[in-house]
Amino acid sequence: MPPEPDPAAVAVPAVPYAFEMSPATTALVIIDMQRDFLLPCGFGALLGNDVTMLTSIVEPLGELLGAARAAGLMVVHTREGHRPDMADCPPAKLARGRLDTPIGSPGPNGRILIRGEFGHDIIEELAPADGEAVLDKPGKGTFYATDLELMLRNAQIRSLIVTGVTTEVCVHTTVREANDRGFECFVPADCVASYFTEFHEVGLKMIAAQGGIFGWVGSSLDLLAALGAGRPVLTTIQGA
Ligand code: TIU
Repeated sequence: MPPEPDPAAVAVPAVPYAFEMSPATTALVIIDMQRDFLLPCGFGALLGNDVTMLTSIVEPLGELLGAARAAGLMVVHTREGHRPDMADCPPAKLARGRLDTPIGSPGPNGRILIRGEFGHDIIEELAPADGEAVLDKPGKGTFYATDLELMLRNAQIRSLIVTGVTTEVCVHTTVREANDRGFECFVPADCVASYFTEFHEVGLKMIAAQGGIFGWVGSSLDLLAALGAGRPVLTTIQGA
């Protein structure tokens, strides 16, 4: 049976059509905004990536986080990484890439992608507030091997605003996982990022294609307006 119409619902401009959400049943999910992916001497940079591709979203995402908090949305932060003994790191993941500095090896920010290390934690600008959930995930998706689904169902969440890094890896995997579980996902294009412009753009197109096969793509400015934290702005959605 379809859910009852919600009088508190707002419509956010999006591709392929307006995204309807209610603050009471919507969670903001911030994926893997960790030092290991964002700092110039982190894991992402050691892989040869240009981290400025990712740091560009810190400011708009910070504004969205502030508006979500003010509107009373559930906020969930995630961190990709592993136990210090790495018992939860699949050997295939560890071996992948034949890296000189694999997961678990020492780096300038501590052991790479290991829980408790400086590099594994979330950047100060987006630090979780008291009471906000922080989920440690061993995989790319946020539903795999975490208690996210149980937490969302217990809180009667129906819609997710999915943000963070990287667009085509952890964000995409999470949107796909959420979609198959019946959650409706809105992805603000200016609050997700990739080390690769092409993957970012096509990743967003893939979400909204075919009538919104995985979800909706829009802008944080329109979300801010819908949450009562800004004025409606006509925007062009890059890559959608
Ligand atoms: N968080 C996330 O996307 N993890 C990755 O490993 N992403 C890459 O793009 N490498």
